Amino acid sequence: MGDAKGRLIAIGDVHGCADELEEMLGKISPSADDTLVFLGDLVNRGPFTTRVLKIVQALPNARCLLGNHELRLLRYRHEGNPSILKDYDWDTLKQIDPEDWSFLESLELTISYPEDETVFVHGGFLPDRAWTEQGADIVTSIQVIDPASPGTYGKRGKMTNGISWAERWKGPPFVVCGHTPRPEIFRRPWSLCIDTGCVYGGKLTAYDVREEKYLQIAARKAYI
Ligand SMILES: [Mn+2]
Repeated sequence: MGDAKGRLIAIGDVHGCADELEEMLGKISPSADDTLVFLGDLVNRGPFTTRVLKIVQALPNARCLLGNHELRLLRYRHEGNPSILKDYDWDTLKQIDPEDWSFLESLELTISYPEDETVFVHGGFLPDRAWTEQGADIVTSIQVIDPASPGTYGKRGKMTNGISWAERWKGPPFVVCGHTPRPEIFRRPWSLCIDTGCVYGGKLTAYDVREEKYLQIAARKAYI
């Protein structure tokens, strides 16, 4: 794929699992030519949200996507409506400092590498329209679509007739995402989901886009 310099490595949903992230980064040992793309949801659920935020901010060549958890924190910050928050958001809000807020404000909705024909996004895309035309609510939260009405999307647990958006996604581009935890990597012809549920006691997964290789770190334990 392409002749770009260095590795291009995606890392799935960390959700405060700082020990596993440190182990992963030790194994990857990124050089100055490598780029790390975090797929969003660095925060919440797990034990060490602020440690994770500091680790990622200290990496010289990291880019990070906006997850639905970060989007909710930012919405609350901008709009001040506490009814959108989950209980555990309050713990996170108490811990994050001004530097962390600046970092959260810098998160990207999508990250595209045309030379690799690859787009990174937290949740996914509606398969019936161009990825460039889809907003934050869709791309950070989509898990399933209604097969009879592909513009209708929702959460896996709430749409019992839903199928993964990825089942209908036809690239290019190839899409790499997180957000929908599964016991194993979920690969389709034009997409890859690497949320393997570390915070639930699964694994933290990284994917090297140019070498097409995976790296996984087992969770120390189930945190929730
Ligand atoms: Mn998510």
